[in-house]
Amino acid sequence: MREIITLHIGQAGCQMAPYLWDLYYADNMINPNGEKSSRKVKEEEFLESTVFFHEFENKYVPRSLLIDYDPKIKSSLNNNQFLDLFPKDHLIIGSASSSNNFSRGHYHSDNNLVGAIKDQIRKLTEKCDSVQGFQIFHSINGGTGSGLASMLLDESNVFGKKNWNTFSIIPSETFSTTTVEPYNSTLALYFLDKFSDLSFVFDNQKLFKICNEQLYVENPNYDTINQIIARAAHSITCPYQSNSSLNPTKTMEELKKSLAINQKKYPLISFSPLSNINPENEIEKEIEKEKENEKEKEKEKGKDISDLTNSLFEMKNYLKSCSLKNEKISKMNLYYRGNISEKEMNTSLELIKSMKNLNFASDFETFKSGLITNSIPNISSDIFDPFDKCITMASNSTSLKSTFKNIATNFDTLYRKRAYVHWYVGEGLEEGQFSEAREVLEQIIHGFEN
Ligand SMILES: Nc1nc2c(ncn2[C@@H]2O[C@H](COP(=O)(O)OP(=O)(O)OP(=O)(O)O)[C@@H](O)[C@H]2O)c(=O)[nH]1
Ligand SMILES: [Mg+2]
Repeated sequence: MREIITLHIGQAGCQMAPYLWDLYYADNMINPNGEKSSRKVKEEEFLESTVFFHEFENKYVPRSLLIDYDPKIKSSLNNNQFLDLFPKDHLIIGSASSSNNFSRGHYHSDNNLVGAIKDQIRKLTEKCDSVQGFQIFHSINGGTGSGLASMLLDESNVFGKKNWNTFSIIPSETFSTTTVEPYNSTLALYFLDKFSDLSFVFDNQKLFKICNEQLYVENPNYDTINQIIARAAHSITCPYQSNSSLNPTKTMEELKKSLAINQKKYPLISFSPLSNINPENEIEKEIEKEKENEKEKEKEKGKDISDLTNSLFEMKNYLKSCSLKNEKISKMNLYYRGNISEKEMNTSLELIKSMKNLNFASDFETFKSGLITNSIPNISSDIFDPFDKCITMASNSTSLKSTFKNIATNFDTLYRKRAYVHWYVGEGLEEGQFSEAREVLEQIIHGFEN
């Protein structure tokens, strides 16, 4: 078995966990109490649950750690009884946050706590037959998610040569929660660039926009946007546990090969459907109802799948604000899930190939597409109107160049004045690391040029 260990780090990382694990639980027919359901997984079977779960006291528990230096995380996770699913030692919590300081998260003063984190990772690794890799969920904008995740990546060889993928919240274009975000993210990108195999990136501003304008969620919060991230991350990672012969990326290594190109390893994710019926608009509701009826009729002709496919290429469905227009696409994976036939998947792929406005790079080889026909898990807290099929696209293109340029510009504005640098140096960072990280960011930007 090729197991995967998932690390949720810092507030964002830990808060992204509940919904993601709900989806993994549902896929594996594990009840919320950790027991296997007597219901069988239908259609093409999933593998034994051991990719993401291991047995502990006769229950299936996540092969995963929740780590935050801030004790407040416990109360925010306690709200949904999610914590009960994790054995006590899978939860490693400190006594104070890293105060939005990468350096504090990276060079943490409590050696016992840092030792406990590494120890637990090692123990989880030892419980595996043959661990293939780690996936980190975090934000690189604060202190712990950026600093601690970077430290673990830096020392990743201690855990053997494995794949490391990250699902990372990175700075949004015009919205931030702290002035020093450009420092934290640039310093963290230095380590992602060196040690991660793939980093899927999201920005909160875009996710909130989707909640407001497409899903019509009233007062969206982190919990809401985390559900979108979880859906996308689930689609891309659940093939690791699928037996389906129609599955392009069964391992982390295969996923890496299918999406990364040297330093260009920041895939953009697009997800469809991301459209609910606007509850405030009765007329629209009626129109939507009509549309639904139409859709039912058109389903057999494959129109439904065309709608889903088309919307994947609309900017509004990207989980990071950017555009694919005029950008060169080098790699593209498509994950089909739910009530979709192989024929419909092929129709959708043909449609993509015929899209005139897509610009494929000269080294573009082929699409990787996968289909899992098991029904989509329905989760009670879902913000989505019910859907029985979805498509997730992960693409490697030049489109994220402007995102990284934006981080660089904001970094330069601060660093020119050496603003706040003493905070970082005071916690153990050498000043030279700022310019080294900035150089690496420049290389990342260059990497997007072709
Ligand atoms: N998507 C998402 N973003 C979050 C969440 N919580 C915080 N953030 C964002 O993450 C960034 C701050 O990172 P946090 O994860 O809160 O920080 P941390 O890693 O806990 O680090 P410290 O609090 O400094 O110790 C900001 O950009 C927040 O907007 C969450 O649950 N989901
Ligand atoms: Mg925090």
